[in-house]
Amino acid sequence: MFHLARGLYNSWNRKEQYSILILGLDNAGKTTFLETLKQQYSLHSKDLDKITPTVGQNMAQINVSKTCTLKLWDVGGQETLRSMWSEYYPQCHGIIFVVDSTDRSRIDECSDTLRSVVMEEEVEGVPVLMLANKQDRPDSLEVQDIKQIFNRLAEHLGARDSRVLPISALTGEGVRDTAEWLLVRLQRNKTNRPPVYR
Ligand code: G3D
Repeated sequence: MFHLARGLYNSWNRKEQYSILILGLDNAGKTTFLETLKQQYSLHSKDLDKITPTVGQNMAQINVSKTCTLKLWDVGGQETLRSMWSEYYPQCHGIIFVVDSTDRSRIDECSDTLRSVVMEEEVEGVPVLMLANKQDRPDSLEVQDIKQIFNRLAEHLGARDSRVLPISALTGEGVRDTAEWLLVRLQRNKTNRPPVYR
């Protein structure tokens, strides 16, 4: 009887855990985004002034609801680190691709990089959220302009859920919406990519 009660208790208390990869070119704002998201979910806050370029990986775990946890991996965007991204594909449930909206000279490189990611078989069907970051800067591209650039990838995105959201990782504007958008899509894609139960 005790075992039955404990089993029921454990299954009620088990949380769904989803792994999210945060990708994008170097300097896009990935680390800042992760730190701001952590602060907004009030876990392990860290002083944003002390952020240094990602050389390995940053990981954060946030509780987005009573039953669901997101484990987010910022694996670095320098060209030398991009070859490591594919090692994370088999376990990832969702991808966040951060774009520096002020870096006009590298927008095509961004689009090509994202194309090569979404064409990988190992992430087929995985929801992709593109973040048009640094919207607080007066010189940033409008979200509509970024959408047009990424519309070119539509054929490779296929039937998966995808979206472009404007944010400022620095001010926090729009950051919480990203976790909320993802949560719905991850749960919708559960049969394709089941979560880990903890
Ligand atoms: P990365 O992890 O993708 O390489 P970082 O990028 O998070 O290290 O950010 C790179 C630089 O962009 C940092 O500036 C950071 O403060 C800035 N940044 C990130 N997000 C935003 C944003 O939303 N708005 C503005 N204005 N700046 C942002 P420094 O000067 O430290 O290099």
